[in-house]
Amino acid sequence: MGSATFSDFLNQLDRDGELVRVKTRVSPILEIAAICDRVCKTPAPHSHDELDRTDAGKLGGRALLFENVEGSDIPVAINTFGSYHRINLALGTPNLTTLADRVQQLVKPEIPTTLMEKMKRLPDLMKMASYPPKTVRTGICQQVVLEGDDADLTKLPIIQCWPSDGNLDSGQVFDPAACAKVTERGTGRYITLAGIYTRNPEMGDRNIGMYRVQVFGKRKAAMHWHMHHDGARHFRMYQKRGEKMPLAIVLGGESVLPYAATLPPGVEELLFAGFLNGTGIELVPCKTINMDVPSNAEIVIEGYVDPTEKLMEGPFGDHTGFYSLADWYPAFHVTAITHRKNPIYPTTIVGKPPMEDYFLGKATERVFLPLLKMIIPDVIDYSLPISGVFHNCAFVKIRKEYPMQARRVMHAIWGAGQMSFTKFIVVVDEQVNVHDEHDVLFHLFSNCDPSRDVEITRGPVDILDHASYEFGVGGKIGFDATVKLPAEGKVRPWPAELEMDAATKALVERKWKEYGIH
Ligand SMILES: Cc1cc2nc3c(=O)[nH]c(=O)nc-3n(C[C@H](O)[C@H](O)[C@H](O)COP(=O)(O)O)c2cc1C
Ligand SMILES: [Mn+2]
Repeated sequence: MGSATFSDFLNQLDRDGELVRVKTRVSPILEIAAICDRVCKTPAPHSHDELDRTDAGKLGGRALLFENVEGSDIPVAINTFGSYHRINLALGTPNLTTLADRVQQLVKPEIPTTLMEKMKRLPDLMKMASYPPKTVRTGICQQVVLEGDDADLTKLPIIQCWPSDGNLDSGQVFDPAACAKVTERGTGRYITLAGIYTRNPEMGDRNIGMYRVQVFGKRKAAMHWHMHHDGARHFRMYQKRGEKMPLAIVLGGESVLPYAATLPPGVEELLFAGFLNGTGIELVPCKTINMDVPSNAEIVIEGYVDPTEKLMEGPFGDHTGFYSLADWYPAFHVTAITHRKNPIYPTTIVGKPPMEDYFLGKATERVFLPLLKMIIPDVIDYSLPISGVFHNCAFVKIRKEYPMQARRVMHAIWGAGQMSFTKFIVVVDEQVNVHDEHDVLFHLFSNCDPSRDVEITRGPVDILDHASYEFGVGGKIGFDATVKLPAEGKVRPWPAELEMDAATKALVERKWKEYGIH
């Protein structure tokens, strides 16, 4: 199990030697981000994931707690999920493969054949029934309630991540003419590690999404949800109805919650968080809006989005390693800020990988393997390599049985939920390790004839893709790096890949010490 509160989680990190308490006074403007960026690129104290053969998998440094931040009494925690050990602790699992196995059991329960087997499954089903959130009357997140003028975003230690963040004069804008006319400018400060809680106005179902929030003033902010995400879908519904949209920004809570907020569109985040947490998440009603939020949160910002008001949001140094350009996004108005006594403010920075979000993404990669296999049974395993910042590239391993199978898999991926945004796909055979970039690239470069083994198509792409010819619309490429079959075009006799025979390997292993080579 993970931790019940974010503060408990930090204590757990501290006990494991995974936390540094920084007592030196630091600025929330760029300084914290620059420190964090440097730490993310250093080795992590504990072991990396067995699967991950990349250098990045061993990095992440330690989590940081800045106890003395200029302009606020609230300490800032950053890089708290930024290594395999820390994400495993947060999700209460020894490793991500074990977690994926738990998900596998959920999505594909073996069909019970005998009464005995049915009986054995009963405890599992009972456990599943205990995942839904529970509403309670009070929670630590409302130990302090600030309404009216007392609710003030600028009292929180909200950080600026990159030099041009929020600067419309930096050239990082979609439409300079529109920007020149903007009267209300945002600051460079962004809330980056919050769960944004919204509800579908028709069906009532809840969503949690991790979207950045740009501070515009004491009680005003811009909400940056991508059009493909559930929060944006909810917003369009309120817009159509001409109604204000209640929205809560939640910081902290159960250690599984920040991760749950990053789950792909269509997943019931609170149910999944309950599953990860081992028990349903406790929720309390907000003070000023019709919304329930985790009772164990550190800080909750309540308010509403006005569907008639737009703000020029951005630019923002994004997880692609580039600025996302300033554009119009909805305005959020704060109605209250509630928090526990002595809260901690959690945040993160994104940027050129490896960063903290690499590990959040890897958790999703593993958790969704069983689901991907269910949709595309040809897939044995896959990896989203760090240089592809998730949507740019996927390495996919299949058990090849017939001609053109790799292409079928590519097109299936281009039609599969959030994976459909993938720009580059490399399909490899069973014996290739998709978690070892060298192994994949070796087979890509050697097994591909670019005039025969490449599939190019078009479709929706991630809105952060700056290279695509249209916003959210662009090209995709698939490389078939599998061994070719005769029906796949002109294929000459295919050579075997080199490998030493088992007997010689055993002989050398046995005599290794004798050779005197160390
Ligand atoms: C650190 C971090 C920051 C993110 N920032 C944004 C953002 O500003 N806007 C956005 O739409 N998605 C952002 N995402 C991605 C979404 O959280 C993610 O795609 C999620 O699946 C959306 O789920 P939803 O459709 O349920 O909202 C971010 C993810 C992480 C890990
Ligand atoms: Mn969702």
